[in-house]
Amino acid sequence: MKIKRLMITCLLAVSVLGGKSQAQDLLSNVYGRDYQLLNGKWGVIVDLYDQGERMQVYKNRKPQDNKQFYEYSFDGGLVLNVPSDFNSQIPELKFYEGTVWYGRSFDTPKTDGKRLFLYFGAVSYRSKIYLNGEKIASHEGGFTPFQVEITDKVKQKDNFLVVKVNNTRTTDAIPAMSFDWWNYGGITRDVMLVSVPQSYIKDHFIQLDKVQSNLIRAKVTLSEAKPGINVQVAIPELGIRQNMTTDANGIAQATIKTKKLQRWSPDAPKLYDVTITSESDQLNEQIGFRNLYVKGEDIYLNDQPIFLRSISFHEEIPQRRGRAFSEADATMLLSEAKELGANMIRLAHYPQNEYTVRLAERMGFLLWEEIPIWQGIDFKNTATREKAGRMIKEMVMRDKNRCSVVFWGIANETATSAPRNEFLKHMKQCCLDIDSTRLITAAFDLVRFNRENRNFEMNDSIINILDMVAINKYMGWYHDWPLAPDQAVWNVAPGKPLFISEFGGEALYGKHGDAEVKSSWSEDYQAQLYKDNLEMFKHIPNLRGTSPWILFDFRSPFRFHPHQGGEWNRKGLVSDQGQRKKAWYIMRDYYNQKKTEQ
Ligand code: GCB
Repeated sequence: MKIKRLMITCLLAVSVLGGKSQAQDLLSNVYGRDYQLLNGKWGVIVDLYDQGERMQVYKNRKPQDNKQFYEYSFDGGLVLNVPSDFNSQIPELKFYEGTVWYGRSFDTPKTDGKRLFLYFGAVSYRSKIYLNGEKIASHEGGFTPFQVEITDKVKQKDNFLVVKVNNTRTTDAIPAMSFDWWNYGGITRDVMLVSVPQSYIKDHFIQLDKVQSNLIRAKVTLSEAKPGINVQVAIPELGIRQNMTTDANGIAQATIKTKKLQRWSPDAPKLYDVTITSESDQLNEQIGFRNLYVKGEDIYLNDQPIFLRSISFHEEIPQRRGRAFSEADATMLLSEAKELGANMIRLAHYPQNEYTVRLAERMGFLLWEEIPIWQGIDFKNTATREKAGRMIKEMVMRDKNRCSVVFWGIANETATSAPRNEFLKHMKQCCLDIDSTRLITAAFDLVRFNRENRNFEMNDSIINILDMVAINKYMGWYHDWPLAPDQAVWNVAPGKPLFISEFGGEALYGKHGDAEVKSSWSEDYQAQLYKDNLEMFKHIPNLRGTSPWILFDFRSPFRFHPHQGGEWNRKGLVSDQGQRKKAWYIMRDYYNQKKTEQ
């Protein structure tokens, strides 16, 4: 009995540790490496009844004699594009939630003794990876990258790669059973075959000190945990050539003094070419440098208090009714945000693809990134907590060198409870384990109007662990006004910066009607709601930014109104066809005014 228990304990430990190392072993700046894309057409099998494992679909067997047969084949069947979600590619898959098997063959280039990794930008939601019939990895989480080394498993010709993808919602998942966006499944981001030298630069973290404008902090981790290896960080434009040597863990660190640095900002998003060289590897990056800290109720960017003119969008191209995944998609989404006068994007509600993050940085957007800890998470479940920890680490690992990222968001709309508090503390710690410099925030929806003292208030002690408190508040939509907007005074999180992370209401583009009647679903009602909310914002003393919900109408099975076109959330300032609603102009004017006030 004891032995059995011991064996179970060991097995659990292995799977948890395996999961942990998965979150930590990510090549930094994968797009700066030598890689071959495995994008394109993949054969697929839609496995509604989940029979593929039993039938060993991953072996891709073909009859060898006239007595054999297999009841599956990747050849001659459905073909889907990678990257892209499966729901938007074939009408029959619109609402599909379940298993889809993807398969394709590939050859490897001559690798000259290099190591090879398969890198997945994202697979939604669960995946198992099989190479040449053997299972080599699994991953859970639809919005963060993962990788697996295949150096010893790959052949030069005719490899067959199979990915089992499953997007079934479950109570222990993140997000869980229901959420207000489309549950797109599939291989939704780039698949890459990355080659690196035997001993390679595994990770780097290079950025300006939080406060001091003449100190760059650099940390480089090599794949080999060996002391005394020479590493150099060079920033030619600044005349920097910093030599370092690794410690016993293969880590080299330095604090580099610089004088003539031009700091990155939304108005001047300057990036520098940075080259990291070890004895056997070299990696090029573009990095921006800026200072970021909170003092009292203010957020300081480069020593100036800043007002965050933010906007959110889902990782979706509404016209295509599918996931966004390319540089062109990122350009479309971000250009509209630029036109609005935004200087920040709250990337809702999950880490979006690297094209978006990198382009946003080049265009001068600050970023808030979060994982989908959305309503309904099972905070009591320790497995869910571990999972969320891995997810948030994968996000931080990927984007910690982006100076544009100013907030790690650790939750959206959670109610206070002891397990929730422990969960969120763990989330914060997971961020700090990798990056202790970013501001930590979370969005709450439990601000209430106190009829006695006629203030808006909130009571949730978890805000003490946050650098900025964010509030989703739908005045005029989910909540009726208890008093006139110009009387609506807030007393929420005094002493800390406060950010309105969501507000808004629904309107169908082109629909005009009574500005007083909610159910008119009219642009006029939405416009009036915006005016009222902007009036209320004048009475939030610690308000340091706003983020309307949302830039574009988005698809969501949460909504059922046929007159709105079916499953759509119509809170967009811009319609699914790209037309700007009245409220867009109100928000644009507000942001222009805020910009001139700064
Ligand atoms: C919220 C959620 C967001 C929803 C939005 C809505 O509070 O954070 O994901 O889409 O409300 O439209 O109801």
